Amino acid sequence: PKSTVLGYPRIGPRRELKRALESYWDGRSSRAELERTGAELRERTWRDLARLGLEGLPSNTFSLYDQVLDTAVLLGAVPSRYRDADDPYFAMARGTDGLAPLRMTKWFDTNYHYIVPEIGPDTVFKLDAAKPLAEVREARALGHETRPVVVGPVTFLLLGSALDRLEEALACYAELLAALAAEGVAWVQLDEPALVGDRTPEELAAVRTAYDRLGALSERPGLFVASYFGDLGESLPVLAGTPVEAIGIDLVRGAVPAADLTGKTVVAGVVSGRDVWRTSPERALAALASVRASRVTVSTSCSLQHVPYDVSAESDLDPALRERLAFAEQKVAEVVALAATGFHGTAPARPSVALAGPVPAEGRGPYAVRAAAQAEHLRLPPLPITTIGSFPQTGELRAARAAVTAGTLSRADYERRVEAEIEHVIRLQERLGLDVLVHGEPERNDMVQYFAEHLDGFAVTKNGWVQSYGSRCTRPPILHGDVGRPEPITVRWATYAQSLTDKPVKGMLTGPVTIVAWSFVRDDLPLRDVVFQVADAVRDEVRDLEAAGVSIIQVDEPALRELLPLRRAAQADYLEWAVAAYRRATSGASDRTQIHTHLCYSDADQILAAIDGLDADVTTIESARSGARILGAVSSFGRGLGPGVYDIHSPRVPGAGEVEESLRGIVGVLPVERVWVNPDCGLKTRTYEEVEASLTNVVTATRRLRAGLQA
Ligand code: THG
Ligand code: ZN
Repeated sequence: PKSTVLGYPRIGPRRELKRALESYWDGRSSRAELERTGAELRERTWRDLARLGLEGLPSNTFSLYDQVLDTAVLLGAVPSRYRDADDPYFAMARGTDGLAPLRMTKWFDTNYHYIVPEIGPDTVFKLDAAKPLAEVREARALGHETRPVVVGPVTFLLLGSALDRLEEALACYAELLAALAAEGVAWVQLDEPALVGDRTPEELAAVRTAYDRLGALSERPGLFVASYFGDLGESLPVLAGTPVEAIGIDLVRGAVPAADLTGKTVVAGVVSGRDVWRTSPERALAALASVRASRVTVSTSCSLQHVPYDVSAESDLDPALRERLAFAEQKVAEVVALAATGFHGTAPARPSVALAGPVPAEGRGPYAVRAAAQAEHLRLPPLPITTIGSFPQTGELRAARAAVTAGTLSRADYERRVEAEIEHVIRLQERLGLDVLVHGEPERNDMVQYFAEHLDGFAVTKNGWVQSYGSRCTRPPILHGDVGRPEPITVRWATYAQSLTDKPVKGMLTGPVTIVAWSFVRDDLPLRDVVFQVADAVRDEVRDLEAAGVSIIQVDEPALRELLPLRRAAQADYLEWAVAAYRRATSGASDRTQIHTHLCYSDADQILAAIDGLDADVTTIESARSGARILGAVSSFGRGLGPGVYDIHSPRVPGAGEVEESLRGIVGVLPVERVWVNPDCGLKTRTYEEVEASLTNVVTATRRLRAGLQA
C-alpha cells in the first residue's frame, strides 16, 4: 500500500471504552457488553480509516487494556497465579482481592504505561492467537483486509528482561506467522521500538537471529518491522541484512537514513504521532523524496494512540490555533494526501519567539545556611509528619467542576465548595496531629492541566483525551505560544488554607519539566527553551507564594525520568538543562523558605545525581515498594528525606506497629534529624476513611519514636 498508520487511538472519541471498562469492573455490566463496545470501536475505526482513503489498515491495535499485555497473552506468558482468577486478563492488569497486579511502567519516553511482562522459570511460551485472528476475521466480515500489529520478539523480551528466552519466543512467533498466513493475511507488523535505543552487540545479534529466522519461514505474511521514537542507528544495517520485506522508520524524530535500502519497502513515518501539529508538506515531501528504497509507503512516525481523535470536536479552540492542529483523524488525512502527493497546504506561520533570558543568579545559600534559617523559622518537631499534597478527590468536587463548565453552577459557588473542602482537609490534619499541612488540591483536575489553564501560551481541549493506562486518560494541554503567568495561580488557595491554621501549610506546584512533558509542545523551539519559559512562570509563582507568607513550597517533577532521552549520548545534556530549569524555578526563594520535592519512580537509579542536583531542602520518595535499595542511594543527598512509610497504592490500612517498624528501618539508615515522615505518594486515589485510619497510625508510630529520642 502507499499509505498506512502504525496504530490508532482506541479509548473511543467520547471515551466509550473507558466507560465500558469501568462499568464492567464495577459489576454493572457483563463481559459481553464490554466486548460489544470494543467491536463497535473497532468497526468505527476501520470505517473511518477507509473513508479517509487510507490503504493499509492495521488491526489488533485495539486493546481492552494494553498491547504489551495482549502480546504476553498471545505468547502464553500468563503467570500461573492469575490463571484461576475470574478474569485472568484484568487480574494481571489490575490485581484482585488476593493478587497484586503485574508491574506497570512508562512506554519509552511517552506518558502511556504498559504492563511489564513477567517472564520467569515457570513461563512456558505457548501461542494463543485468538485475538489477532479474530480481529482479522472481524475486519474482513466488514469488508476490510488488515495488517495485524503485534509487539515484536526483541522488544517484548527486552521489556520482560528475558532476551535469553529468544529461541522459545521465536517458535511461538513462527507459529503465529503460519496461522496468519493460513488466514490469508498479506502483511504483519512487528513493533520494535526498543531498536531505537542503545543496543549491545548481543542484543543486535538477537535482532539478526530473530528476523533471519522469521524471514526464512516459508509460510508467512510479508514482514513489516516498525521502529519508532527515534533513529534506528546501528540496528538499521542489522535489520536491513535480514529478509524482512518492510522497515518502518521514524522520520520525524530521526533522520532519513543514508543507507541504500534497495530491495526493501520503507514505511516512512513523516506524520508525527507524538505531537498535534499539522505536518509541513515541504518537509515531509523532502524526506519522502530522499529515502532510497525499492518502495516507499507514507505513514505516521508511531501509533496515533498518543494523540487525541479529532480536532474538529474542539469548538472552543481559537480558530487560528485550531487550523494549525492535527489530531488522529487529521493526521490520517495528511498521510493519504502525502501519498497522493496532492498535498498543497502551506504550514501557517508560528507566533513570535521570546526566548527566556539568562539564568537568574542562584539566589539560595548553601544547604547548611538554609537549614539553619528554616529550623529557626519553622520550629518543627523531630521527625516532622507531612503528606505529599493531594487528598481524596470526591465525586462531589468533580461534579461541581463539570457543573461550572456546563454553566449550571456559578464560579463563586464552586469556589465556596473548594474552600469548604480545604477547611475540611486542614481540620482533619490538625485533628490527626500532622506537622506540615497541605490544602489537599481540591481545585485541581490534574496537576498539569490546572496550571495550563492558568498560564498564557497554553490551550486546553474539551475532548482531547489520550490514554495514560487502562481506562485512565489525560487531556494534554497544547503549549502553542510564549508562556507567561498573567496572575498568581495557587496563592489564593494557599493563603486561604494558611489563614485557617497556625501550622505551616505547604504551597504545591508542578515543576517545569513535568508541565512540558505532559503537554503537547511547540516544535519550533528547542525543548530546553520551552521548559525555561515555563520555569520562569513557576519562579514567579514561587516568589508570590513566599511574599504571601507561605514558608514551605513543594515543586514536583514526576516526569523528570520520562523525558530522559532514549540514547545515552543525549542524556547528560538533557539532565543538565532539566536540573537547571528546576533551579531556575526554585532559586528565587529565600534561604528561609523550605523547598520540597517528591519522586514517584521506582526506576530512579539513572537520574539520582540529577535529583540530588535539584538541591531541594526535602525530598519525599516512594520507597514503600522499592525498599532499602533506594534509601541507600539517596542517603548521600545530605538534605531532608521523607521515604514513604506506607504504600498508598493499595486500599489496605497499615497498622501502627507496621509503620513504626518501617520508620525504625529508616532512622537506622539515615540521620534522624534529616528524616521526614510521610505516606509514599499523594492521597488523591484513596478514600477519606482509608486516609484517616492510615494517618492516625502514622502519627501514633511517629510519637513512639519521638518518645524514644527524648529518653
Ligand atoms: N497527570 C498527567 N499525566 C500523568 C499523571 C497525572 N502521567 C503519569 C501519571 N500521572 C498517570 N496517572 C494517571 C492517573 C489517573 C488519571 C490519569 C493518569 C486519571 N484521569 C482521569 C480519568 O481518566 O478518569 C481524568 C482526569 C481529568 O479530569 O483530567 O484518573 O497525574 N497529566
Ligand atoms: Zn508519588
